[in-house]
Amino acid sequence: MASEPGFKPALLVIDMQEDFCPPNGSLAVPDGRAVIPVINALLAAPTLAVRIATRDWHPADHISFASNHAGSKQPYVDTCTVVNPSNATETYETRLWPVHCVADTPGAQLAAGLDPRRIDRVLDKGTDARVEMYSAFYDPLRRPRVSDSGLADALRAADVTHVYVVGLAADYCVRSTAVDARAEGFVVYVVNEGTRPVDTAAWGQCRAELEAAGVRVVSKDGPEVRRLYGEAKV
Ligand code: VGL
Ligand code: ZN
Repeated sequence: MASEPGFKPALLVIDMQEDFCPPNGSLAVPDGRAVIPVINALLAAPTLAVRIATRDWHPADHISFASNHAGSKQPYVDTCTVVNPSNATETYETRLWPVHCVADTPGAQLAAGLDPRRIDRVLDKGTDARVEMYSAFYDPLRRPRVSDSGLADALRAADVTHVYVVGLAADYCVRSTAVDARAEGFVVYVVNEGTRPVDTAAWGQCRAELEAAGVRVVSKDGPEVRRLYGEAKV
């Protein structure tokens, strides 16, 4: 297919893993499994230059697991403070979760039914026990940065211009990845039908915050996605 000048799209499939999918995932996102056919259709889009899947890939002692904290911390309810291991003055509060996506366990595998044939690369994140890392690019610490996946450099090396983000969960890893992709200078779309939030009631607010950060939340049937199939230009 003739490529359209100025349009080199990448698809980021975020954390489409068994632990995030009902009915058995330990951190099941409501209706999370429903996005798999939508993502498979996107993976087949002929103009995509890059198709990357990420996995949340935690050690058993990861800081985000409520059970790793003293004082009977409650998953979904309590938070903990993450401290930059190289700089005790830089901290952030993060939500605690049930044990999920422990490296090499069945729950950490890519979700059954996700089409692996067209995935160019699988990128693991959240591998450092000391920090929470929602974004596929880096953790939120900056002085200095603790983990950088190299994704921004990889996308730039491939001359990517537009980044389409799907997967789970919309209000955590999809959101952080999309915001960081925008800050890295890409045109960024979250495909609404290709993602689901943990907090369904707060998705409207989260969506507004994404738009305020310069990320567009678009429909799978809209012109931005049709463009991936070489159809409508926008
Ligand atoms: C995620 C909570 C904890 C996500 C990862 O992939 O959105 N959410 N770890
Ligand atoms: Zn996680």
